[in-house]
Amino acid sequence: MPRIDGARLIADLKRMAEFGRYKTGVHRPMLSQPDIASRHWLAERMQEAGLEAVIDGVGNVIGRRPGDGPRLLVGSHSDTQPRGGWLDGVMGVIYGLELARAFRDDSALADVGIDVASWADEEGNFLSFLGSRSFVGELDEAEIAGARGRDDGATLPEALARCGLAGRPRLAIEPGRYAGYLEAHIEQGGYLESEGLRIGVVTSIVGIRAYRVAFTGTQNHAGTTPMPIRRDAGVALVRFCNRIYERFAELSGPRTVWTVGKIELQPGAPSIIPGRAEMMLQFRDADAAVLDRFEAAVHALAAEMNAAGPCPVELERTSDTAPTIMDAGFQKALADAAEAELPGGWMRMPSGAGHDAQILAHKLPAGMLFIPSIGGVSHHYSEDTAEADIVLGCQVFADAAARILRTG
Ligand code: HGY
Ligand code: MN
Ligand code: MN
Repeated sequence: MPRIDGARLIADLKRMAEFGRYKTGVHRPMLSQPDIASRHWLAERMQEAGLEAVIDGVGNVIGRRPGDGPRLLVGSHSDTQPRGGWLDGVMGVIYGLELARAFRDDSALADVGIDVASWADEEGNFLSFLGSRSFVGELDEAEIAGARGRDDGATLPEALARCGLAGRPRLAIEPGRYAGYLEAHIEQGGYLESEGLRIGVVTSIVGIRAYRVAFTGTQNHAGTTPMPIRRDAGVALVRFCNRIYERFAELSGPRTVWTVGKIELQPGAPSIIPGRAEMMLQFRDADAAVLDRFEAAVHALAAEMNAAGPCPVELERTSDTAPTIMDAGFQKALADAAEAELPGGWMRMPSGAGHDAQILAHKLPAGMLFIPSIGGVSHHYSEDTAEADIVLGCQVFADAAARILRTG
C-alpha cells in the first residue's frame, strides 16, 4: 500500500496557508493576487512530484502523470471564501499532491497513477464550480464573459487577463483516461466530532439552488417624505425575507437548510429611503423534490408581492446544482480502507456542503472522504482540524485510491 509522508503533507498545507493569510485562516478569493501566486506554487510542486503541470484558461491547475496505465483524478479547490479557513478545499488538493508522490515512490504502483487538480473558483467569487464545470464541458464562453467578481466587479475575462491567463486553452476531460474522481475534504460540520469518529465516507452531496432577489422602490429624503407615499425597497426586502423564511419552515425536509447571506440597500445612506434592495437567497437539500417545492414558494411569494405593490420584485436564479449520489464502488473502497486503518472509527454520511465532486460525477464515478472539523466550524477563519486527523485521513485516502486502481 502507498505510504504518505505526514510531515511533508502538513508542511505543504501550512505553506499554502501563507498565500493570503488572514488571522488563523486565509483570504484567497479566485484570481486575487494570493490566489494566482498559490496556483503557480502548486504547479511547481506538481512538477517536482513528477507531474506535467498546467494552469489552464480559467485558472485550473492540473498535473498529469506521464505514461500510460489506469489513472485516478484527485483534487478539490484552492480558492477560499472571504476570510475563510486554511483547509476548506486546499486540503483535498494537497492530499492529491501527496498521493501522487506516494504512488511515484511505490514500485508496486508503477503501472498506475494519480492526476491532481485544483479546480478554479469552487467558492463562486465569479462563478460557482467554474473550473470543474469548464473541465467537464459544461461552461460556455458567454457565461465566462458575463461573470463579475464579488470584490471589485471586474469581469472574469478582465481578471483572467490581469493574471496572465487570457488566451490560454481550457483543459477538458480526456475520455477513457480516468478510472474515476476522488476528493477529500474537511466535513465543515460537527457530525464526525460529535460521534467521536475520524473518517467520513460520503454517500451523497446536497443540491443547491440560489436566487438574487431585487426590489425597486423610489429613492427619496428620509425626513421630508411622508410614510404613506413611500416606496421603500428596503422594507419590501425585509417583508419578503421574513415571509419566505416562515413559508420555507412549513415546506422543509429533515435536513433542508436556507440562508440569506448577503443584503444590499442602495444607495445605503441613513438619511435616504432605499431606491433598490437586493438579497442573495440559497436553499439546499439532498432531495430535488424539496428544492422544487422551495423554488415554487419563492416564485409564488414574488408574484403576490408584485400584485400588491408598491415595490416590484425581480428574481434571477444564480445557481442550480443537482444533488448527487457518490459511486457505490468508491464508497466501498473508502470504507474498506477506513476499516483497515481505523476499525470502527468511521461512518457513512451525506454532505451538506457542495463540492466539485458533484460536477465531476457528471462524467466519472466519484467518491469523497471527510475528516472532522473542530467544533464543526467552517467558512470562518477559525476553521481547523487536528493534524493527526489530517495525516490519518490522507493515509486512508491513499489506501482507497490504490484499492480502486487495483480493482478498476
Ligand atoms: O457552500 C458550499 O457548500 C461550498 O463550501 N462552496
Ligand atoms: Mn467552502
Ligand atoms: Mn470546499
